Amino acid sequence: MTAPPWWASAVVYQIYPRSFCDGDGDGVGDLSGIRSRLDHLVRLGVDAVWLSPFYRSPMKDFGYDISDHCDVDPVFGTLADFDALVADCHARGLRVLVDLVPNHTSDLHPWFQASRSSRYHPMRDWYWWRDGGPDGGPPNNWVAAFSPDPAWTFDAATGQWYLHQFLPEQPDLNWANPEVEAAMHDVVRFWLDRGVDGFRIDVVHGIGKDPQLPDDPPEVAGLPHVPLNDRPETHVHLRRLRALLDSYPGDRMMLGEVFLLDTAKVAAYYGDGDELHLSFNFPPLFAPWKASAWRRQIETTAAELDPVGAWPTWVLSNHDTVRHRSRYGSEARARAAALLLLGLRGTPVLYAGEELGLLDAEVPAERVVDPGGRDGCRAPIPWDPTHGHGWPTDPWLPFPPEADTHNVADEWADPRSTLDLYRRSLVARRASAALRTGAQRLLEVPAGVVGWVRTAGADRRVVLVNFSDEVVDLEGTEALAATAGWQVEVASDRQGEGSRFTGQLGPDQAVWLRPG
Ligand code: ISL
Repeated sequence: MTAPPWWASAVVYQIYPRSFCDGDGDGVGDLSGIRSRLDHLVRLGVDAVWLSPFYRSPMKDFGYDISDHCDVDPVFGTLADFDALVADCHARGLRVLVDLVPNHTSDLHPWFQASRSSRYHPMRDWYWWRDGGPDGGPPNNWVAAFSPDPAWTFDAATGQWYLHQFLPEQPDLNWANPEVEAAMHDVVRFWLDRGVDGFRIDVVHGIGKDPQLPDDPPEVAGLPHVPLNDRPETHVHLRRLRALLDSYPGDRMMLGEVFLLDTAKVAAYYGDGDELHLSFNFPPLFAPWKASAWRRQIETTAAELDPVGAWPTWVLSNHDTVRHRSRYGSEARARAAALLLLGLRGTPVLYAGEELGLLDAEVPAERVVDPGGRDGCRAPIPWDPTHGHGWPTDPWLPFPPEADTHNVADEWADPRSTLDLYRRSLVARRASAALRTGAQRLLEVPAGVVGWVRTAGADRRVVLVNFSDEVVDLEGTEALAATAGWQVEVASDRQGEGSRFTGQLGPDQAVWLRPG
């Protein structure tokens, strides 16, 4: 048997560079700040970092609007800082994934500037330009993300409309034009040559479009087009991108953001092992803290991905979504969710700050800066309990609540902290092939609980998560029969950790059990 690839057993840690650590004192995090905090990641025990965009950008979408894919925005540092960061990560055994944004550029990117300059410019066709509809309105009924507005903007200078699935300042690239694909391949080579281990690929399902640009059906009219765009053209582009990555040594990989809210559709983006290595699967991200909902997500994920050999991913928080502690309603639940996330079969992706049990910041209306209103989950990471929490000047967004206790320094000093729970879990995960890459089977458990067994050869672990706010007794269940005499290896509330499992789960408690 060949060993699983590194990305199957890895724990990925997402860094939103603006909010991680400020090395130069301008109130915005940067690459030198990240470099100075790598020991936190090593001590935590993650395997790879994914850096959200740090490229040159007018920051209308905080870096997801790129004006130069092959340079670092001055607010984040320089290419030399990037190279030093990659070297430091690799020296510590951390892999580096960078964000690739292929669907659109900034409207200030030289490509779009050229494209919009004239109907006859050779780069006109690098973007989607169309005449208006018969009524003089947009060419079709597609709606942009973050707004109820059309995904088209009229450009008076040349009398045509251009397509943007996101902001008007984020025109969609036309991947049907081979020059666009070649240019994006050059971008990919640029970063691979600098030593990155792979890419998280932004809205990758958006790049292929129906060349007829037909209206979205009436039953979904008014919803953003992005989660509806699911096209065969994209798979052709992904296979060529995969071939490019495969031409490099060292297991370079791509983790795609396929924002289709249907796991069966997501599965197709792994291709026949010749497209994405990994894809996000967002339905679980939006599932409530409820046993029946999570059981369904776990079953659906296995049913759709396992038969086609697609390795799952799991994520509870990111820079676009309210943090899971805020969504689930308590730190006890967020801690149980950590054992859920890290105990499931697949590659978990952590979002910086979740290891501290952070809540979303409450951002007053006058400080909201994101067009999608996602500021709360992008609050700066508190590094210590002091007034500035390790930030040399006031950061660009307010700190999350409870930063006087929920900060890196205090949580490292406290064995009861959420941070220490993540550390202990990652130690246990690293030591167990069953937890990292083992098979998974759901167990019969009482209502309110989800439980499963992970198996790799002789190595076995059982994960039990009590989603209810009551004590649950497992007496008489398959789960208890399967774990007679087993030990509690990790408990989300530390209750019983290191002792023989009693057969009872506390309210919102999760445990990892190992043979005694
Ligand atoms: O943010 C969302 C819901 O609040 C999603 O619909 C989001 O638009 C989708 O996940 C795509 O997100 C990615 O591309 C966007 C960028 O704004 C997001 O930050 C990024 O994660 C456009 O580049």
